[in-house]
Amino acid sequence: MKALITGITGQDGSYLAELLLEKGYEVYGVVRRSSTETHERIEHIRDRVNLVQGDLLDEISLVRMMNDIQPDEVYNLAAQSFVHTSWHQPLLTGEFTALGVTRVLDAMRIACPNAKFYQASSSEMFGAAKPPQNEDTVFHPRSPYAVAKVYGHYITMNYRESYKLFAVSGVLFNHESPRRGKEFVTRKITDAVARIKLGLQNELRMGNLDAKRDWGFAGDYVKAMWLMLQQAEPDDYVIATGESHSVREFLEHAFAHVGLDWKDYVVVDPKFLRPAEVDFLMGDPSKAIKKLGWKPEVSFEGLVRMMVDADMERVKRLKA
Ligand code: NDP
Ligand code: GDR
Repeated sequence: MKALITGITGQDGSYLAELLLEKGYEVYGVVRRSSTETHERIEHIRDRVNLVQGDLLDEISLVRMMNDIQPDEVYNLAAQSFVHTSWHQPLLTGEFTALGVTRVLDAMRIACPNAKFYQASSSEMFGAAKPPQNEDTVFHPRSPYAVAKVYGHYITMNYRESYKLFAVSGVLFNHESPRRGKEFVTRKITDAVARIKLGLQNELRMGNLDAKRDWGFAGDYVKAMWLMLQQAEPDDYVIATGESHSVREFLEHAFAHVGLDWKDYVVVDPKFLRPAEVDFLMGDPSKAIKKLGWKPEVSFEGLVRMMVDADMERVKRLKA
């Protein structure tokens, strides 16, 4: 089996590539041309994956690679994925995160219409909708990113209905790991906890501490992506833990894990507030549990510990 992953250099791409390699897939990953050749998250599997140059802005590059590779499965994980940036770069976010999906789908339609397609949809599409959110909840996106993801979601459904492509969307709630980008709130906290504990930083500036998220472990969530493509019929699924915690709770647990009190270090800075906030996300993964036989393995507390421990180790190495 051959799989093509857009966004292989990102958090999810790296875990998915590992999973597919374990399953015996030939793995191809799309990378953007850059002046630096480092792909930190996939360095450890670099000699086992095939990297191909392409960009979600350039449909010709996508058609060419799909023609050459003839993948059995295509996972579209590439996106401008940071919500805060989407207010500063709304057009670019739309190009990558919305129209980019059409470019990948259309390249598939032209070059390998029998391949199966996975689209990385997001709980951000629910935005202001009341929790718990499931597959029937009406979207109310609250950022240019979320609006772009709604487009990606519906164009995936439209290609499924128009061209009979096996195209599915996974509506994934927040998932984190030691490989999470440092601009996202969980990793920003665990990196700061390690730096504060080891004497390299003395405060942490944060935005809205009341926001609540349903946080799971990325390693668990990529298994759900794969499972969706192994079903007899294409369908969309919500993937979540069913539990929600505030940013404040994440802070409490993360600082307490190294014996510190978060209140001694955290400063609220309006710079990190968003023009429109998503207050409360909590997913209902019943359909995925029942139909895919999927369930999350790592708890909220386990996730916080895993991320703090990994950052402690990394910062210690940096200091040595
Ligand atoms: P990351 O931000 O870690 O990774 C994004 C990836 O997209 C990177 O590999 C990046 O490449 C690539 N990329 C960005 N723009 C382009 C482009 N124009 N052409 C080709 N590649 C591009 O995201 P995650 O791994 O966390 O998320 C994966 C997907 O899942 C994203 O679509 C995200 O929006 C979605 N999602 C994520 C959730 C989460 O909690 N993590 C939850 C729900 C949905 P480069 O390394 O060159 O920047
Ligand atoms: P989110 O993730 O916007 O949910 O999108 P992020 O970790 O950026 O924010 C979560 C919540 O924390 C609040 N917050 C802060 N956020 C950041 N980044 N920095 C801060 O200092 C801070 N202080 C408080 C935010 O306001 C927000 O409420 C992530 C991304 O991975 C998307 O790509 C994905 O689709 C969704 O999760 C599901």
